[in-house]
Amino acid sequence: MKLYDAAASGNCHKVRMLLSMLGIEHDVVPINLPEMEQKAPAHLSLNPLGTVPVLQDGDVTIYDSQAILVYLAEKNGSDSWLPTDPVGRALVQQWLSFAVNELWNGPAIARAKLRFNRDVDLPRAQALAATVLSVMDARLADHEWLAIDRPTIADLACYPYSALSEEGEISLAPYPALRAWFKRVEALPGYVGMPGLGN
Ligand SMILES: N[C@@H](CCC(=O)N[C@@H](CS)C(=O)NCC(=O)O)C(=O)O
Repeated sequence: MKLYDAAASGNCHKVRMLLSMLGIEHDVVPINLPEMEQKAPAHLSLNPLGTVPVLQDGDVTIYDSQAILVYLAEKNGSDSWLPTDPVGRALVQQWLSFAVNELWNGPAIARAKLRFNRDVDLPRAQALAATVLSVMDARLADHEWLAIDRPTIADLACYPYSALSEEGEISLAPYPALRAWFKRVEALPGYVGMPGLGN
């Protein structure tokens, strides 16, 4: 298996965490985003959107971090990371969608401006982030994990960009339940950190 990866990418980090937690051997192919390697023909032939992460498993190629998490969880052969019952499956999907839309457009976009100078509307992203983090904090005030009563790929999908919020100058001080959940994610067996996150 090969992961096309960028070290500073929270989307790639979701996949790095699950590969490690599942103990799946793989090669990492670094893609240099500042050098625009993701838009070179070789990478576009894997992912026409020109983004990372991309996972290659034999003749299977998958892009989008959420899709990769689903693939790895299913391939692992048990429902430990992705429940099979209708309610559990739908609740996981709800948070996967939240990761792509709300978390991306809020804290991730604010970070992209302040860390990578992306041309985005910072005040709008920071305002959205406050709403998004409040929603997570309220959910986690009386639930240990986001989707169901055990960790799933929903937690891995939502962790990086919420935990990296301060790189987008969004304070995490008002969200104690969220901060307690970061610690629970970071204590999962096989957890790996990245600059700005965990250990
Ligand atoms: N929805 C996609 C988003 C992928 C994405 O935008 N990745 C960023 C890195 S976090 C990227 O490759 N940016 C480079 C670019 O857009 O040129 C996912 O979850 O994988």
